[in-house]
This record gives sequence, C-alpha cells and structure tokens, in this order.
Amino acid sequence: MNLLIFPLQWGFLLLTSSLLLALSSTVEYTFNIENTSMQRLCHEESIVVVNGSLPGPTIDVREGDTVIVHVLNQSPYNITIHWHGVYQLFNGWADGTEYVTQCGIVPRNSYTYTFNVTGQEGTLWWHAHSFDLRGTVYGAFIIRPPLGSSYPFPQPYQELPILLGDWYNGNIVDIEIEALAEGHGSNYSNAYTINGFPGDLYNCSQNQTYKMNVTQGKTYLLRMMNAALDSHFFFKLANHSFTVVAVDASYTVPYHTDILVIAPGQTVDALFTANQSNGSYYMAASPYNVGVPAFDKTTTRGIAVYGNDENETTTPPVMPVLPVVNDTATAFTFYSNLTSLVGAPHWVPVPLNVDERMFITVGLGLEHCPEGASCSGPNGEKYSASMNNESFVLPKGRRSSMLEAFYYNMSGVFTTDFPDHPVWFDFTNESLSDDVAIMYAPKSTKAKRLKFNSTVEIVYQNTALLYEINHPMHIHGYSFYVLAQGFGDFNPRLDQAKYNLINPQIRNTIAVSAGGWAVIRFQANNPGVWFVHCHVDDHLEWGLDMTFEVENGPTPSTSLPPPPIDMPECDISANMYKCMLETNNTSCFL
Ligand SMILES: *[C@@H]1O[C@H](CO)[C@@H](O)[C@H](O)[C@H]1NC(C)=O
Ligand SMILES: *[C@@H]1O[C@H](CO)[C@@H](O)[C@H](O)[C@H]1NC(C)=O
Ligand SMILES: *[C@@H]1O[C@H](CO)[C@@H](O)[C@H](O)[C@H]1NC(C)=O
Ligand SMILES: *[C@@H]1O[C@H](CO)[C@@H](O)[C@H](O)[C@H]1NC(C)=O
Ligand SMILES: *[C@@H]1O[C@H](CO)[C@@H](O)[C@H](O)[C@H]1NC(C)=O
Ligand SMILES: *[C@@H]1O[C@H](CO)[C@@H](O)[C@H](O)[C@H]1NC(C)=O
Ligand SMILES: *[C@@H]1O[C@H](CO)[C@@H](O)[C@H](O)[C@H]1NC(C)=O
Ligand SMILES: *[C@@H]1O[C@H](CO)[C@@H](O)[C@H](O)[C@H]1NC(C)=O
Ligand SMILES: *[C@@H]1O[C@H](CO)[C@@H](O)[C@H](O)[C@H]1NC(C)=O
Ligand SMILES: *[C@@H]1O[C@H](CO)[C@@H](O)[C@H](O)[C@H]1NC(C)=O
Ligand SMILES: *[C@@H]1O[C@H](CO)[C@@H](O)[C@H](O)[C@H]1NC(C)=O
Ligand SMILES: *[C@@H]1O[C@H](CO)[C@@H](O)[C@H](O)[C@H]1NC(C)=O
Ligand SMILES: [Cu+2]
Repeated sequence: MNLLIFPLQWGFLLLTSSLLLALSSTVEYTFNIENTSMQRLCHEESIVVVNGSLPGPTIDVREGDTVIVHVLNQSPYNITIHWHGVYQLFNGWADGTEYVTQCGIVPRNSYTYTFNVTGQEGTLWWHAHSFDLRGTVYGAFIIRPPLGSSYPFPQPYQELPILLGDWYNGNIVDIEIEALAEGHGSNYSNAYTINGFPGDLYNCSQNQTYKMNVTQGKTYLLRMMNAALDSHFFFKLANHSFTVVAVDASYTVPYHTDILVIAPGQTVDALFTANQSNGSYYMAASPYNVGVPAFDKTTTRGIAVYGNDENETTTPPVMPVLPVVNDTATAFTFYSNLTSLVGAPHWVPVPLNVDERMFITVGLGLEHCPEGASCSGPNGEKYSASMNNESFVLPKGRRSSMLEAFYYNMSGVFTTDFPDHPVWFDFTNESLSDDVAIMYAPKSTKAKRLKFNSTVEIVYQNTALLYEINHPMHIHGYSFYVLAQGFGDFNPRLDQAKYNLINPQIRNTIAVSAGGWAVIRFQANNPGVWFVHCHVDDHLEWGLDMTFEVENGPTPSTSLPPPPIDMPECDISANMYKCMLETNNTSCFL
C-alpha cells in the first residue's frame, strides 16, 4: 500500500454547525483513584492507580465531544489529573495542574473535570499532576475524528494503545521526597514497561510480557505514548517498519521509519502492516539518554504474534536491534524530520507576525544546601534547574492556585516579571559547566504576561551547566509549531533562515537536544495561567518551569469563565482538613 498517495483521497465531510452539534455527544467516566498493591519483578509494591489497573482506563472520544470525568480520590495523597495536550480552551479550571490551575483533591474527596475536546485528533494521554504520582496514575486519551469523518490515511484494521512507562521497586512518592530533601537525583527505575508489563528480559517477568495478536496482511495503528518519569525511548518492532501519521494529536505527513523515538510527554501514532511470515516478533523499547551520570539502561519488550502462533514456544521471536543509549543522531533525525499535514482537519497556517519574542535558557544548576543540613547533590549542594535563571517554585504557602489568583485578581501569589531573555553567556560551552557565578538561580514564582491572541515565538536554548542533557519542554493549554531545531548556541542570523513556516510539526512537547536549541511559535488564544515545564519529573521539581498568564479577550466568550462549584478548596483550616480526611467535602461544608 502506498500511503503517500492516499491523502489525495480524504473524504471528510463538511457539516453545518447544527449538524456537528447533533453528532457530538457527552462521554462520562468515573475514575476511582486508589492505593493498591501490585507485583512486578517479583516485588510487591504499594502504588496509586485508577480503577485498580496499570495503566489506568483509556478515554476514548470523538473530536467535538464533551468529556465529564468524576474523579474520586481514595488514595492517601492530594491529587489532580491533567489531560495532557487537551487545549482546555477557555476552560483552564479543568487543566488539573496542582497549585497552577487548582489545588489538590484531598483524600476521600472528589472533583468533576468537564471539558470539550475541540480542534484536535489523535493520541493524547492523562496523568496525575501532583508529586510524581503520574508514574502510576496515567492512561491513554484517544480522540477520533467526528462521526462521518475519517482519518487522513487508510482506516487501520485495528488500533492498539502502547503506553511506555517505568516501574520502581519502591514507593515513588517517598523516593521523590527523599531525593528533594537530600538534594540528589531520584532513585531511577528498576524496569521500563509496555502497557504496564516489564517483559521477559527482566527477572520473574516471563508472564508479564505484553502480547499483541496480529493477522497477516492487516494494517495496525499503534497509539504510542511515553509516560515514563524521565526516559526518552527508542522503539522498534522486529522486521517491521512504521509510517508515522500523527504526533501529539496533530496529523503529520506520512513519515516512513523503522524506529520511533518518543520523549517523555510525547505521543506518536504509527501504522505498520503485518507483512512478515507467520511467527512472533519482539517489540522493544530502550532508553535514549545523554549526559546523565547514571540511569536505568534496561530494555522492555512485548511480542507481536501472528495468528496466535502455535509455534511461539518452539521458535523464539525475532528481536530488533536497538541503537546505543546515547545515539543522538538517530533521535535527532526522528525528532527533526517530522512535518505537519497541510490541510488536514484542524490544521492552521503558521502565524507570520510575531508579537512577543522570547529567548529562554533551559538547564540544570545548584541550590545551596541549607545550613546544618547535609546534601548529596554535586559539590555537597542540592540539584536545581531553571529557565532564564529563574528556578520555579509553587506559590508560597500554597494558599491558592495561580489561576484563582488570576481570576480573582489576588496579589502576592505570583509575579509577572518572568524575563524575556537570560543573562547572556556561551550556553553550550562545556568548560563553563561548573561556573559558580551562573549556577545558583534564585527560586521564584513568575509568569510572563501575554496579550490575548498575541503570537509568541520562543527560542529554547539548552545550557551545559552541570551536564548537557535533553529537556522535553511541555506547554499546557496549547500546541505549538516547531520551526527549527539545532545544536550549539542559537544564532539568529544563521538559524532564522532555517525556519519551516510552511508545514512545521505541531506538538505540545518538544525535546530540546542536549547542547542544542529549538524554536517554537504559538498563538496565545487561551486565557488563564498555563504551566510550561520540562517533562522529566526531577527537572520539574527542581524548577525547570515557568508560567504564562494570558489575558482575557475582549468579550465574555473569550474570557475565563468562573470556576466550577466543586473546585477543590485551597486555603482550608486544619479542622476543615481533618474533617475532609475523615468524611468528605460535601458534609464538611454543610
Ligand atoms: C471505575 O470504577 C468505578 C467504580 O467501580 C466504575 O463505576 C467506573 O465505571 C470505572 N471506570 C472506568 C473508566 O472503567
Ligand atoms: C497506601 O499508602 C500508604 C502510604 O500512605 C502505604 O503505607 C500503605 O501501605 C498503602 N496501602 C495499601 C493497601 O497499599
Ligand atoms: C462545551 O461546548 C458547548 C457547546 O459549544 C458549550 O456550551 C459549553 O460551555 C462548553 N463547555 C466547556 C466546559 O467549555
Ligand atoms: C533509594 O535508593 C537508595 C540506594 O539504593 C536506598 O538506600 C533508598 O532506600 C532508596 N529510597 C527509597 C525511598 O526507596
Ligand atoms: C508463568 O505462568 C506459568 C503458567 O501459568 C507458570 O507455570 C509459571 O510458574 C509462571 N512463571 C512465573 C515466573 O510466574
Ligand atoms: C491473543 O490470542 C490469544 C490466543 O487466542 C488470546 O488468549 C489472547 O487473549 C489474545 N491477546 C490479545 C491481546 O487479544
Ligand atoms: C508452525 O510450524 C510448522 C512447521 O515449521 C509450519 O508448517 C506452520 O505453518 C507453523 N505455524 C504457524 C502458525 O506459523
Ligand atoms: C556513547 O557512549 C559511549 C560509551 O560510553 C561512548 O564511547 C561514545 O563516545 C558515546 N557517543 C556519543 C555520540 O556520545
Ligand atoms: C532527517 O534529519 C537529519 C538530521 O536533521 C537530516 O540530516 C536529514 O537530511 C533529514 N532527512 C530528511 C529526509 O528530511
Ligand atoms: C486571533 O487572531 C487570528 C489571526 O491571527 C484570528 O484569525 C482569530 O480570529 C483571533 N481569535 C480571536 C478569538 O480573536
Ligand atoms: C492537601 O491539600 C490541602 C488543601 O489544599 C492542604 O491543606 C494540605 O496541606 C495538602 N497536603 C499536602 C500533604 O500537601
Ligand atoms: C460524602 O458524604 C455524604 C454525606 O455523608 C455522602 O452522602 C456522599 O455519598 C459522600 N460522597 C463521597 C464521594 O464519598
Ligand atoms: Cu529537563
């Protein structure tokens, strides 16, 4: 089948808006967040999951649907759920970012997320956005074309979510609290997983290997996502190749490759045709990582079985050859060669007039070890991280979310003086990597204020401070065009000439290469406070974050509406908190 010729044949219907309304529907889910015990690698661990399963339930909707998710928190932790990549247009209250758009749902309490899924199709995912609970609280979020419309590629025979994740022989919340207190990196994972299973390269995991049945000659759509706390992945299926058709819920020009590369937070929709002889073939994911002194270097794998292969036990499946862990050339080729599918549903041309230009450094640094404490980060200090030499911390006292402060015009929660550019230095010069003068970024809670509907361009510049490593940068509330990517210090004169303003890939998470840069552009059409952060969990906690405060538009329909009535309370008294833990909010507020 030649996928390249197919886009000429799309037949998506032009519907009147009244017909569209009739075709969209309301889809309702209930998420029970609970503390449960689960076994992997012959190790029994207490983990927090949704509805008893790892990964949690799949949300499966059509573009245009209204989604209602009742989240009941029966875990011992405050928790929020973030719908990663969903725009939440004029609806920041449903973004689920703890202390940015809401306070946590206190144990035994609930919150209902209500939102519309409009203007995007493909694969996204959902995850907890408080502590590192997303390590086990995650699932797929699939957005299909509206009724009567079809994909801009041949309808696959079957669609299979493939969620890449990781597993820790330890309580992940305790691991993070310990790491933050002592200033070192979090203990790394003991295994990687495919749909929750480590696979047979790990001890005791023969029976915990993901299996996929395929029929010869059929084409499948893999809806891949990387939910791991900090690893990028290389992914291959032995003897098969892929055609990438979407990333981060945005259609791409069909891209043929035998390897997929997925940064934390990203998704990839890839077709493959079962065109091999009957038998079994391993699919495998291994880490891509540079600069990090120590990390989990293991490989997870699952099996694609043709026709319920009766010979599976006698003939070992074919194993793909994966790149070495630091193969930046392979990763960069994948990350940089994707382009968006001009004219596909919801595609919008790149805005050409830029209102706000920002130059933002992303990188690691240090925080002084508190007096009298002993820290085990580099030089006996604590790890830190920053953007433009500002190391983000959540609002002091955590008495309200930043979005509430925006809506009610409260002062003292955050400031809007996030700088447009850094202190200039030779960012990727490794000989400056231990320059103490630029290492200690101050801790702050800052936003950059944007005019409604302004066009923003950001040059993300990675630094070599401490280590040159990758930073997958995610923006809430928006997708953005990736105009160019490269290595070294960004050079406006040379590099602006490389901008793709015709069909750049559209993403919500961009992997900024170690020792390199990426340029993105977006239109700030969504008022509210939106988190911008590295999707490596430690880096987020160390402060590699900032926020955008996007002003309301001129009309009520272009402004942030009032919060839902069941919005979790923030500034509650100790008695109230006790009451809520013992009963639930309904009765405590009577
Ligand atoms: C989760 O569990 C609850 C309670 O058992 C159930 O009502 C709900 O349908 C389940 N949700 C999903 C998405 O499976
Ligand atoms: C639930 O979480 C707590 C941590 O607060 C843990 O100590 C406990 O063992 C867990 N319980 C279950 C049933 O997993
Ligand atoms: C969802 O869309 C409908 C129809 O346009 C609108 O009435 C409703 O307010 C929207 N809901 C949210 C939460 O944005
Ligand atoms: C992290 O790893 C260290 C060294 O293996 C171990 O001593 C510590 O208990 C681990 N921390 C947690 C919270 O599991
Ligand atoms: C895997 O399952 C088989 C069959 O149920 C069982 O005999 C074997 O002990 C299991 N192996 C492990 C490591 O659990
Ligand atoms: C694959 O086929 C086998 C044998 O028919 C069946 O037991 C298994 O449940 C199937 N697996 C999936 C993921 O459909
Ligand atoms: C199993 O192996 C036999 C002998 O090699 C072969 O004839 C048969 O086609 C195989 N079955 C499948 C489903 O691959
Ligand atoms: C990758 O790592 C190997 C082993 O540590 C090293 O020899 C090699 O130079 C590295 N390659 C790159 C491109 O960094
Ligand atoms: C893919 O990316 C690499 C590295 O950016 C580049 O050298 C190569 O020309 C690209 N190939 C295509 C087909 O675009
Ligand atoms: C935002 O600006 C674009 C043009 O850049 C325009 O097409 C669009 O209607 C504007 N959106 C709103 C809500 O004003
Ligand atoms: C949980 O949330 C409540 C309400 O916002 C807050 O009072 C409490 O301190 C939070 N607990 C933790 C451990 O963050
Ligand atoms: C909260 O408490 C009220 C009154 O005790 C009860 O009716 C309600 O079902 C409880 N809700 C939850 C989510 O536990
Ligand atoms: Cu990072």
